[in-house]
Amino acid sequence: MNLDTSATHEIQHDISSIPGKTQSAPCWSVAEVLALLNAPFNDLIYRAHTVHRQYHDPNGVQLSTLISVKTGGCPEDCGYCPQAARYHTDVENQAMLSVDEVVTAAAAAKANGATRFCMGAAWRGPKQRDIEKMTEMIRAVKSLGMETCATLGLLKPGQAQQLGAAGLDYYNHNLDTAPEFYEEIITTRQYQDRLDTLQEVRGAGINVCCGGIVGMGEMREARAGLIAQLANLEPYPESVPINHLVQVEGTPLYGTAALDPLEFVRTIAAARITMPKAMVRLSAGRQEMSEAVQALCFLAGANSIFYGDKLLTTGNPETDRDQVLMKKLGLHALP
Ligand code: SAM
Ligand code: DTB
Ligand code: SF4
Repeated sequence: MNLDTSATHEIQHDISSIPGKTQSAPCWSVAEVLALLNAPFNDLIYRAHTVHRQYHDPNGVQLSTLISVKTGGCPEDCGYCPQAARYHTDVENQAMLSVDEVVTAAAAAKANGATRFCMGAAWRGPKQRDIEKMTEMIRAVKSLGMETCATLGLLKPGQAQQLGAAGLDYYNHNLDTAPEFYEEIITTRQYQDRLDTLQEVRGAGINVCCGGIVGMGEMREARAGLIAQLANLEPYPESVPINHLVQVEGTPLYGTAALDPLEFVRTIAAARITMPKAMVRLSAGRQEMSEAVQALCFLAGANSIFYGDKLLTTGNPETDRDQVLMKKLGLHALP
């Protein structure tokens, strides 16, 4: 297998001199995060797990179920994404789902044990009529007693307020990667556009869910750059999804050299150390990941997963399989 050689980077032997940070002094330099990623694996995981125990139930996992409310045909050029109209993938375009369809799916997710329902749409950003339909969906899902999350792309001023007024608990919008690597992956929207949307979300009092993707051919430095960007948001996100690239045939990133799984675990650990109170989500890519690697991710501080046999367009482990894994590891679902 062609593995990312950055796993063989020089090991830094003492990370104890790198201080933890508080919200009043939140700044993590890229060099400090890189030093975490370069540390001996045991030192890194021990530190991450120690932080994890200090702030979280060490055996609790939050379960979110995803649904794609509008699939495919997206005008953007994100190099990883099977839903971009310009790439030829097997994804079939689908018009927006009805409120009834979404509520039925949310009720099934709740019955299966999910506590949060996340609605995703393949848009650059929503139009006003889309916001109106989304607010109906959010109200309906909320009335089932579930937490709500949406990921709809860039938001214009005022749109976040409308979503928040309907009861939206979280908005997911990822930085995806480090600023230096970003243009290799996406050209149709800028890093600053993403930061502006996060500001809109914060301003509306909605919790921020923001993370990125690893395994896109980036160097370890870029993973450090992503984590530093996230950790330095003021305040850092409440929820941090760390996605492993799901390689989809037809997308430009299909065929990228596979990332060493331990690099993924290291990224989770760095997220946990730098954002101690956040929920760190072991997100896309679990279907291709061994149970042992997932267990290491939980040890390193991941405490949230996508639950349900589909992400947006690609597969995720079956719920029965996840229940078996959780039982094996003694993990319980968080309320
Ligand atoms: N269209 C909206 C946007 O891009 O903001 C919302 C949906 S988009 C699919 C949400 C996120 O899914 C992306 O920002 C990216 O981080 C993640 N994602 C998309 N395709 C992926 C893939 N093949 N592997 C891993 N993560 C992926
Ligand atoms: C996030 O960070 N990961 C999720 C969610 N937010 C919307 C999406 C993963 C998508 C994986 C590719 C797909 O299924 O289309
Ligand atoms: Fe469109 Fe979102 Fe996919 Fe980018 S990630 S192509 S914006 S659906």
